[in-house]
Amino acid sequence: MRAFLAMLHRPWRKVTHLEADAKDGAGSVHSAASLDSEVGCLDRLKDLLPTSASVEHSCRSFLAELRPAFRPIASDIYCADTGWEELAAASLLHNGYCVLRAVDGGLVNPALCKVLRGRSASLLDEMLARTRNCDIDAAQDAVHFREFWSRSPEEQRYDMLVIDGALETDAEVWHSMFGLVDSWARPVLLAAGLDSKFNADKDNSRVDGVGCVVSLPGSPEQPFHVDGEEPGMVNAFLPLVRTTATNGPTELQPGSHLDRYRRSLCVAPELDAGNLLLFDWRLVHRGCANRSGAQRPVGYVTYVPAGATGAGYKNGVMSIYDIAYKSDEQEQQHQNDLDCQENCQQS
Ligand SMILES: O=C(O)CCC(=O)C(=O)O
Repeated sequence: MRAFLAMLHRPWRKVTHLEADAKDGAGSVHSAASLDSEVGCLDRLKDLLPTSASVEHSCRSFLAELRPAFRPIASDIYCADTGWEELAAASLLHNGYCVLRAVDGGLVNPALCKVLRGRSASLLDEMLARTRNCDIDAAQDAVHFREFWSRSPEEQRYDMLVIDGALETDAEVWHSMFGLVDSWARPVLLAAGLDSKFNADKDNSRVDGVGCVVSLPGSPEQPFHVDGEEPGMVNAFLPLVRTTATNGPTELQPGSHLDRYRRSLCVAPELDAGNLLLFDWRLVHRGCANRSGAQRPVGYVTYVPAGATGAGYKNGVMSIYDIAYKSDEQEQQHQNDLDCQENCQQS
């Protein structure tokens, strides 16, 4: 393995020390610059060996072994404690995430969480009906609309925009969610020094999106991923039901926002409805499988510095509201026509 790594490193002279360090047992005392070079080197590995994912994986594990393990600091913050904003900010900056809890229950009250649960379920019904309308099977295919999104086919985990996307009648309740999440998240962003690009005239200039991710019963775990590469972008997740190992919490790799290849134990905090999970977009994370019999809805607010791309992958994507919507009766008629065509072809 070492000889192989040395061969890969040869074109990039700065990292040829790797083999020597490993041989003399000083493998874990790498400078930040040399670690960066090694990571850069590995990032080019895919181009060199496009079919060799397992070799790449072995190399990454090998390099991870050379790094000191990540040491997390306290991440569970009780918002009644003095200085909770600073404690939360310290965890967000160091661990890449923090959990905000109330002493009893959630920060967002259970009654509102219950209303939001109902609204997220009806919005999902509406979105699924609309996708069926344009002959997309959202259970099988990835759906890519500005307001309704799934990352991959058969994911059964749907990301819905709720401001600029929700049913008109529900706008007020989603605005309430935004207001409450923002009232807890923003002091943490301020304490973390992530407010420098706040625009005084336009208070919400940092807010990129307000939405809800619903994983359906049976939805599988996601692959580990990051949401973006730029620093300063933060997700605030508000579970609308209690999230446990059964219905699929969000799993995070602490410290990976600063060094993706550093060893650290993944965590999947269990949250009460109304608690908040704040995490850096660069943090490696995934939604876990929903093995329960009920939907797992999580409201969210995403914060990005003014001028940052944000969820740029959604730019220019078609709006689901631009697609003509047929009523149930029209849909039934359309289905009858299709069945009729099929029968005619068979006979
Ligand atoms: O569902 C979750 O807990 C996380 C979802 C997520 O990370 C995503 O869809 O990007």
